[in-house]
Amino acid sequence: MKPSTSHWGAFSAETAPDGRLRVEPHPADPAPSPLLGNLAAALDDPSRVARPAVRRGWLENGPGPDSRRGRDKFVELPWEDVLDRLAAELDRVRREHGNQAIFGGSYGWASAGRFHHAQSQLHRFLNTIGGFTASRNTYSNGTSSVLLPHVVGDSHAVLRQASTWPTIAERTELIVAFGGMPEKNVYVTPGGVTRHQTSAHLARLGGRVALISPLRDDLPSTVDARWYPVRPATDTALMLALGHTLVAENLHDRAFLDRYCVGYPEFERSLLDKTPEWAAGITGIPAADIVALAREMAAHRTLITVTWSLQRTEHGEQPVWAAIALAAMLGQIGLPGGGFGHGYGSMGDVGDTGPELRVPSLPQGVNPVDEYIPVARIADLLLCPGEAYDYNGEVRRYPDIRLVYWAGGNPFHHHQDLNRLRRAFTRPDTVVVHEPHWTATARHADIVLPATTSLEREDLGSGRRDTHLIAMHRIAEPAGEARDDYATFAALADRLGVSTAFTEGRTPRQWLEHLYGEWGDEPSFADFWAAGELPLPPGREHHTLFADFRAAPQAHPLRTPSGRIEITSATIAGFGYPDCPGHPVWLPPTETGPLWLIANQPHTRLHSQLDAGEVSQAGKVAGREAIRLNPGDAASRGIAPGDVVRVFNTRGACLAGAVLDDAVRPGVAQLPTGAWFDPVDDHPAGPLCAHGNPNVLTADIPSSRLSQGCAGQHAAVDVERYTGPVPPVRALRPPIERGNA
Ligand code: PGD
Repeated sequence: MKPSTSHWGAFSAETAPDGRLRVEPHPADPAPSPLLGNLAAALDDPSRVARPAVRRGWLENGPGPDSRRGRDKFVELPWEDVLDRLAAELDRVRREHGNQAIFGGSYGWASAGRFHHAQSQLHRFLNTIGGFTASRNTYSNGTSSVLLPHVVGDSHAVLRQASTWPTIAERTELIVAFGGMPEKNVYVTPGGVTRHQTSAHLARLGGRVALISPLRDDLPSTVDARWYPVRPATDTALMLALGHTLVAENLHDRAFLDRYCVGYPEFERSLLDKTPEWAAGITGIPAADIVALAREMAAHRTLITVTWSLQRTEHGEQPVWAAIALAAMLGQIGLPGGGFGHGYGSMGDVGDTGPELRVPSLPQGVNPVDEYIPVARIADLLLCPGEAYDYNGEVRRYPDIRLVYWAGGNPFHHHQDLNRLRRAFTRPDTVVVHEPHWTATARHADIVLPATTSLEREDLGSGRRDTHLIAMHRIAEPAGEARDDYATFAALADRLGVSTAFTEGRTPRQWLEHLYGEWGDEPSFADFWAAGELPLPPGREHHTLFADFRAAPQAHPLRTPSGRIEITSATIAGFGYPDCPGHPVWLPPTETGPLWLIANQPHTRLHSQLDAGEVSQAGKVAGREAIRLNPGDAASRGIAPGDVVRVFNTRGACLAGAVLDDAVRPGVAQLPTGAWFDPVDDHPAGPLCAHGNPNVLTADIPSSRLSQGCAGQHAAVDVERYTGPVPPVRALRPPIERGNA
């Protein structure tokens, strides 16, 4: 067995005599992820990209906007031929239009492994040939990462370093968990994780949690929580009403608000009419329950947590900011186990106690181009060159993009309103994708280059707060003609005359030795490689965010303009954005519908990765992604378990397999992300995804003009039993023309 790691856990693996990959979790992992079960089947699945492929229309007509992109077949060609064509096209675009015409943001999770990290490789390559238009922030928490610096001066600490789990276990008496703490997400930490410890912490929470979510299983069933089945997108109204009760009953901490905050009086005035009765009508939570919860919060050491999913919505700034304001009213920010936490249950490393070491990484160089977009504005970028937009107090303009280059991401998974994204992808001259699999993004490219997976190459693996650095050995031979992204970029760099600048003359193994050597020298690389891992020193078991600020606010001011918590931000107020005014407010969603769709993270795979894997496939219903409905909503629509249903709104529709579950609040449907987009172009009822990708339904709108963050978590939809001929799922079959190469 050889060691390796993945975003969802360390493991060892070997090819068994029957030719199948045998995978075993790391022996030190107390709670291995079920997602390890996706590795074997996906490794040599027919969805692998076997050879370099060029879209028929691009081959015949050359670069240019083309509405056939995403509908055409591909022709397989020899590597050297495709590399020559691609190098010539990169050179043409930079000479004729300038390097800012290359969009290389290439957002995505790619794979674990510090050297072969796909975006780092792409960015290093593009930097060596003159730079590219980049993207900023993430789809995960791009709204909070813009808001938080205004409110508490820092986003990094709030997103990663709140009270550690042992501190919560010892000190917290009540957790009010907006969005819950979903266990499915804590198996995942970007870059790798060797010991999954969060599940055990969750199991020990006992009866201390108030679960505020439309989904009862946003907490593990082992936690005896009180469930407040809130209407989706209304948490801010509930928070404001909790604040109203604190003021009405004089339970708020005036001394804390005076000493540590600015702008509270203005916020308090806005709470006057936010009564529990008002909020009950919006949230569906009875007024008496709101009053009782507010009293309980004031009487106990209370941690208010908000999952990242809550900010991945229209007006997603508001629940985060309102929760901070509410925690400030309780006066417990900076106390062990009290105050505000963000992202517990959103990722494995939030609250974790592992070391926060800088692990080795590939230097990306310097991008000479200063153009960028907020990451979730990709479709606007391609559709609206030259158009102005607001972002965090600036007015910016979209550059004119001629070439899109993606490696390690799947925008036809992660972006919203995929039918609009399809239109956007017809606009550039050329789209290039490196991929191990024929994802929908690969299908919407002109040039697709087959990439190895992390099992097919050597690397160094470690995630944030990981307990080990893993020597990732090569476990399998590359599928087909797949090459490492590094090898592909090295070959392109050679053709463009920048070979040495890109490779520095190193082979991949020499890079690993070099990066390891720069990071530490004990044990030697050879010993580390032979051992298969290096245990890292333990981190701090107890930690509380803002403890120093609380102890001495003058000596440890926050990095806000006032040095204090900005319950009202003069800076944000000065921007004049109606969709994100100067303090937390209730802003209803623009859309309403018969059902409210929650498009959250799947429990059977990471995002869209390895959809062909066994665990992912086992979760499908009628061959499609499973949609969960409340039994009452299903009955009123004549839907039975296992039925194929059509989920639809004005933007699009998809098919899904029905599961009935009273853990889903009435009026809500839950369809996770990640089923590979499978458009049926000629469907009589309009565009349809045969496989159940919810991003055909979500709106391509930002959370607000402040952050321009992803708002993909929600959509207003309806659902009906599907009675027409059921189209086959074709997303996992390669779109190759046979016999034409
Ligand atoms: P992945 O499926 O992880 O999704 O979006 P993201 O694009 O990260 O895509 C990674 C791709 O990289 C896969 O196709 C994989 O095959 C490929 N890959 C892996 N390793 C390599 C490699 O070494 N080289 C190359 N070239 N390719 C590789 C995730 C994004 O989706 C995120 S982070 C969030 S939080 C968002 N969440 C939501 C949501 O809650 N709701 C909706 N509706 N939409 C969302 N989208 C976002």
